[in-house]
Amino acid sequence: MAALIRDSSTVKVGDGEVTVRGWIQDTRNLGGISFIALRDRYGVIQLTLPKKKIEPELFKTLTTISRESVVAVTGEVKESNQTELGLEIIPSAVEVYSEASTPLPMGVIDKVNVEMDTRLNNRFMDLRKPEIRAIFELKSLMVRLIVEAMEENGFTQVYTPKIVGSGAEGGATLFQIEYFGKKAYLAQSPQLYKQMLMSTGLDRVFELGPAFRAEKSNTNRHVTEFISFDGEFTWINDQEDVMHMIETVIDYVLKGLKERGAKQLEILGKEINIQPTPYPILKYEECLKIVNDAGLDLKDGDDLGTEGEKIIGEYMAEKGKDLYFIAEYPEAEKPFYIMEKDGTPYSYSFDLDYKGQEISSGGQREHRFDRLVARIEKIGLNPDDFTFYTDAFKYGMPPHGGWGIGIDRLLTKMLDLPNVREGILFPRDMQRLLP
Ligand code: AMO
Repeated sequence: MAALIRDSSTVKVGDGEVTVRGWIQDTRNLGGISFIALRDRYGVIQLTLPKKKIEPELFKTLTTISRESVVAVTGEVKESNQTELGLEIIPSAVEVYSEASTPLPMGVIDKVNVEMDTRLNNRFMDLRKPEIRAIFELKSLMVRLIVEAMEENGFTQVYTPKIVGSGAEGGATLFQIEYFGKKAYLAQSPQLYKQMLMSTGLDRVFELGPAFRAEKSNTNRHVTEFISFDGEFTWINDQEDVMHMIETVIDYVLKGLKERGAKQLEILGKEINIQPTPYPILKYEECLKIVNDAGLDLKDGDDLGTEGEKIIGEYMAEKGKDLYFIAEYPEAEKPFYIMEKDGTPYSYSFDLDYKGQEISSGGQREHRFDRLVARIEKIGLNPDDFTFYTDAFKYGMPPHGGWGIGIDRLLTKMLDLPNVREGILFPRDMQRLLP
């Protein structure tokens, strides 16, 4: 019978003979006796080999096989007070499925610091560490919680195209591709499509899907492919309705992770801080003053920038707040689909920042056809290139708003990981296309 190591409830003393399968993590040869740590997803079990009691061929195979080889070992389960599981296995047979080459490109249990590049180049090996896998188990749980929260609030999950005919978030970060003799692009966001749906009666939608940005900046928070969690809904009164919806969802996700991800959080040695809702809302103008008081020299209309965001992060941390909105950015800084705040140079837009880093943008959209076309023109784009989108505004479009959250950033901020790449299995950036 094959058994997973899992815990002592799966393989127990009294089971008699069992077969366990996994990776040879470590071998200690002490002359008359050898110990092998066999690892699977759930943990490590000890194989104990008293030389005199083990058939010589079997002893040789097991004690000389390279680390990280994959084997099935059959043997008797014995009680042991020397191991964490309280048991050990005395092998009677082995089947070698796959022998690992030596030397290993990096260790799994060695306590040496391996560069992130080496780890990412050998991600298959890196992911053998429970604390690395825990990050992705939490990410999987995060997505499940997002879906639960959105369904609870009446949203429908949708899928919009990732091969598109025009960009939504500015030309600078568009990836162009060849599409049967025509120019096409990889979608930077589902923005235009989720808005078009607002004219249909599918009036609360969300999407979890890849977004592509030709980011030329090599930072710890930018990648060229990330997972965007977008929400869009109608009949809003103002952008505060959108902010409240986001915080409802994030609050559900944080609480769910704390509760249902407790095991993984313990492996990582992390705790999740649940900040009570509502999250504070700072106005852009207020933030400008805070960052300039802290020594920056930004003019009204300037982007707060990474440095500015960091300063606001520190300012809010002193007030015990990790999560806060920065609202009403200058309209000139924001894309054409955002609604202007008439009579001011600002707009009904916001970012949600988490520990000094933007994790989401959103706002109220311009739903009035003429105003939308005027904004497209004002930004220097040709409205004729966007009729596929603006047509949906021509025949009855309700007021609406929404947001996009980069879930890789949300995860890395939540777990205080130093780089967004830590939260992506196989990250893509300017330098990295493989693995
Ligand atoms: P924005 O361009 O601000 O807004 O993107 C939304 C969120 O996506 C994440 N993000 C990234 N994550 C990793 N690497 C990148 N290069 C990267 N670029 C963006 C961030 C960011 O806050 N359509 C709007 C959203 C909306 O208004 O609904 C949009 O895409 O977490």
